[in-house]
Amino acid sequence: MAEHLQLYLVMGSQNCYQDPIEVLQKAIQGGVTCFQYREKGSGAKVGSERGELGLHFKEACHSYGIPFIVNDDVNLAMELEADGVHIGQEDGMVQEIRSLIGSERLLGVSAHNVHEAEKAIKEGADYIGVGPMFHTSTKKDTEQVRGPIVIREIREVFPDFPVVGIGGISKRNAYDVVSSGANGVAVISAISQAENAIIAAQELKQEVEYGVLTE
Ligand code: TZP
Ligand code: MG
Repeated sequence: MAEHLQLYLVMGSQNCYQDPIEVLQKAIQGGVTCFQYREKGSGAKVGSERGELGLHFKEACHSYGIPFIVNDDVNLAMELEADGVHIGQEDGMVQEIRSLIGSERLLGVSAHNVHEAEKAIKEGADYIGVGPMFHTSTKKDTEQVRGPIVIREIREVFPDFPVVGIGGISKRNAYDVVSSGANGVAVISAISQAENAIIAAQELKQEVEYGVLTE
């Protein structure tokens, strides 16, 4: 799992200025290692359109051999035969979601501190997403920013558990997140709103690789 977390793109059509499928394809060509379908917020697709876009995203992921994860919605994940689900603290009990998706699918859980991380790990998460690392305008209801220090705190307790940082991450600060102990970075706007998603992904990937070396 940890290798998949190196450069994790989270995205829905509402995040994109260009064709979402093309953005994803370019992002993967540039080095994205995991994708989360997060069709959420104003402008997001609903109903059958939401499912159809998800299928196209899944096909793109699988044609390049990267995992396709669905945000929040277990039913959608099962319908699309996704590789996993990602849930927040408010999206239900980890054990319950695990029993719905089975042991083969990946389960990611958002955590904001050591306590939430510990709980998610004990309850059976495959990885945790920790944030917001920095200020973000993409998600409105985030907890307070505490920065990469939270990754360090979690690493002290769980030296080997797969952890990805999220929130306000760009090529200018990705290094700080990874050198603090994260296996990688998760981004929305840094790739989905870049003029060139290939270059954006390549530049982020470089910072992640540099951060891993100096951790
Ligand atoms: N969870 C915590 S911050 C965030 C999510 C989904 C938004 C990340 O978006 P960006 O554009 O990478 O700051
Ligand atoms: Mg959620």
